Amino acid sequence: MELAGIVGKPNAGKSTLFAAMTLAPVEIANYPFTTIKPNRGVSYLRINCVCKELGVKDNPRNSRCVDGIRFIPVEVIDCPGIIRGAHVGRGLGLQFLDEIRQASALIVVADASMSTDSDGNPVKPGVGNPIEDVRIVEEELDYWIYGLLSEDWKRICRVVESRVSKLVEELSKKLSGLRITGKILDETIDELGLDESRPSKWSESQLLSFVRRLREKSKPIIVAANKIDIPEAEEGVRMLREAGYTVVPVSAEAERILRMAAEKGLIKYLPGDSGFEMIDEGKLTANQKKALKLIEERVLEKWGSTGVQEIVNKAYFEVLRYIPVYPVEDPEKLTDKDGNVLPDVYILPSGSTPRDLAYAVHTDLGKTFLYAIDARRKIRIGENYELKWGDVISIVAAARRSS
Ligand SMILES: Nc1nc2c(ncn2[C@@H]2O[C@H](COP(=O)(O)OP(=O)(O)O)[C@@H](O)[C@H]2O)c(=O)[nH]1
Ligand SMILES: [Mg+2]
Repeated sequence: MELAGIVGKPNAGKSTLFAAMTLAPVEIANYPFTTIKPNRGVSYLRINCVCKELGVKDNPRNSRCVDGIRFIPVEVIDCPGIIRGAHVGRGLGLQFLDEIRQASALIVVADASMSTDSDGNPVKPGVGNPIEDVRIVEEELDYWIYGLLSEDWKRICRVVESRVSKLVEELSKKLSGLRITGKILDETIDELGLDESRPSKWSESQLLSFVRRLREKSKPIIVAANKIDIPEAEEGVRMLREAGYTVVPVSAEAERILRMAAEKGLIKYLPGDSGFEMIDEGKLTANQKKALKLIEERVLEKWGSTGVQEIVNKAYFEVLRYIPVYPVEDPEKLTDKDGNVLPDVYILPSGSTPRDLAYAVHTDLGKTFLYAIDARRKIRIGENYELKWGDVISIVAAARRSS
């Protein structure tokens, strides 16, 4: 499973975003991942469940369904803050870079309100530079990868040019921990028209472009333009968009408050909603009412939502290009072997086939896969079928080991 990592300079709002993202949405008990690490948390993707369209009442097992909205758990990584010079150990430096290795996509938190400088110190709103917030992350990563390569470049050139080894092989060894695969390396060499048999002839600027492109491909970025509850953020969001980034305007703090209020039963709110309902105004203190009113005016009415759900969804569905698929055992009743209707949703990389789904469910099922049935159309599909968003699929396998 590929993961999104939350990164950015200090005080951009990473911890607040992480807290908001990983607070279980109301009515959903915390989902326990068995091997969860301390800096990882569970967030939820929000999709319209197929239960409505198919006119069934579902019994979700690996996810939750609230009023036809499915919440699917995914893990996210909280990375330590990064400042300029991290690649030479400034700030938490290398610790940041070690954490980021595991991420396949980055949610870069920028302070769109511009109320912090590039090291994260507070300044007057409007003074900071949100583009710089993103560049810090990009450039520190680039320098770091560049450093990894250049410390070994002479040796690599020697073994490649004496035909003892292949360039992509050497680079893979060096960079696979960063999730830079042989495929990414091949593509990048091609794209930039580099000569892989003569790396010693690459210019400094070619090597730098190579590194930048590897980083872009292996750690695609989506920007959380945070603190949109502050008026100056409007300008910050505009600047980030103009710079060409994929931007989601976010108020991490507003989302955190809404989820907590929902958890306490004070309001009715699901992550991603464009508004909330007070459940019992009498139970709210004057301060709580005021805070909620401000969130309504400055965030929900102005921006449409807090953006937190949107950024989680975008990270997994657009940047990592996953799609949700429902495996069922019985293609007529849409149930598992215990009679649960639409019990599970799996998220798979786009382009996945029924056999990939079978493997995701269970290795045995993958190994003994014969064919699949598209439960919606009631037709048999082969192993080359490309799964589509929201497919309901029954896998037919050779005699499965009974448990
Ligand atoms: N106004 C506003 N402040 C926020 C928001 N998110 C975080 N903050 C504040 O920004 C400061 C830094 O937040 P924190 O999450 O600790 O940042 P980190 O250092 O990046 O983890 C704290 O005072 C937060 O309350 C937001 O959406 N709006
Ligand atoms: Mg923090």
